[in-house]
Amino acid sequence: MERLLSVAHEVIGRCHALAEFTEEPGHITRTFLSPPMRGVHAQVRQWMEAAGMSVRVDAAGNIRGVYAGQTSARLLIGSHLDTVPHAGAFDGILGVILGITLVESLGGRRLPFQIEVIGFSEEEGVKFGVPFIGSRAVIGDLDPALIERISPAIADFGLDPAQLAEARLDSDALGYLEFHIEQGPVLENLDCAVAVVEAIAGQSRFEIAFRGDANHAATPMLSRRDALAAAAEWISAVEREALAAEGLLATVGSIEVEPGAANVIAGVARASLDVRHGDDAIRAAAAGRLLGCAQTIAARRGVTVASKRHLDRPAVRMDAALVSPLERAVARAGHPVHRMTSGAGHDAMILAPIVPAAMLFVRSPGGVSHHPAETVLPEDVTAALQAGMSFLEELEARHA
Ligand code: HGY
Ligand code: MN
Ligand code: MN
Repeated sequence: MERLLSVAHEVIGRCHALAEFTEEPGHITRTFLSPPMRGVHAQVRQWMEAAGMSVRVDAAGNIRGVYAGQTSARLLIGSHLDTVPHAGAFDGILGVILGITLVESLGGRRLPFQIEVIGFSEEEGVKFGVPFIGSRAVIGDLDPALIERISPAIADFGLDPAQLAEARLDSDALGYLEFHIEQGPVLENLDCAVAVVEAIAGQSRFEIAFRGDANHAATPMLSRRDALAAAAEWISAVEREALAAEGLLATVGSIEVEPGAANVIAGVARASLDVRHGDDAIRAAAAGRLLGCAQTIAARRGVTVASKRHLDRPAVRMDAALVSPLERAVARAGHPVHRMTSGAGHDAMILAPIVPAAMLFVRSPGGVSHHPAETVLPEDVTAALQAGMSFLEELEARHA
């Protein structure tokens, strides 16, 4: 236990070490294949190779370490290495480091299956408004229009977009396991270290562009077609709608204004919209209402509005054949077994239709995430490590 706690401290130290690779000094910001991802790859590669893995970076920028096993069957363990702007050090990163640490814990012992640890290049959707680019490449789900948009970033990083097809899984995957911080207060309120995820809520994301007329700030109020004022009215309506519907989460987290000056009426206001609900039909209906509401407000104000959908992912269930052993592993590690639904999206929701998937959440102190104050407790990381090792042992016995 003492030894595992010191390993947990090392895991946390590694997450902090990767946080040093950032686009903005003083903050943790690392978007899809931006220059600091090179430093992350160099460091992760070193840890993976030291643990006995063969490492490659695929054309989507995912770093992948394979630990050989006695057969070609393969267990995938992964999460993402990109971040939101001004992030914490653990969202995504913790899952990659825990995967490497579990392989290290084998001390060279071979299992009846291989383990591939994947650090996905893009999950947050910051750079292109489209999330899950890394995991979508791994399941071969990138459409031609998206490939065209992301290709320059791939080439700038020194990778070859023409090789994207080689990012696809090339082996029988027996499962995908993702460790992730909870990003909410549930485990803290229950005083639980970890939870087994049973489902991940669906998400829709849109870009909404209001277009009016840019003009001088001296223009009389009634002669204006102000794109930003229209967007502001709509944002308030989005919040009202979400407050009125049980379980609905709607977020306008970003807005860009053109031309963007104090003495110029905004000609364009481009906003993001993220809609989530555990029930796909309710999410779809809510998204429709919110887009309709933008049309109504725009028409009344004499501006136009256009929307582009960047994401529409249904809720997914984790695979019972992996959830049950994960629950048993948590119990054997001496922790209460709690099941929960994830409101946040994860690479596991992309892998799940192709590969049996399971997730283990680690308590987020204060429920804080997507924020520099995001953290984890060493005792909780120890619990995740114990459960992970026990999970591997059960899979080893099953596949022996
Ligand atoms: O936005 C999400 O749900 C995740 O944090 N990427
Ligand atoms: Mn995130
Ligand atoms: Mn994440």
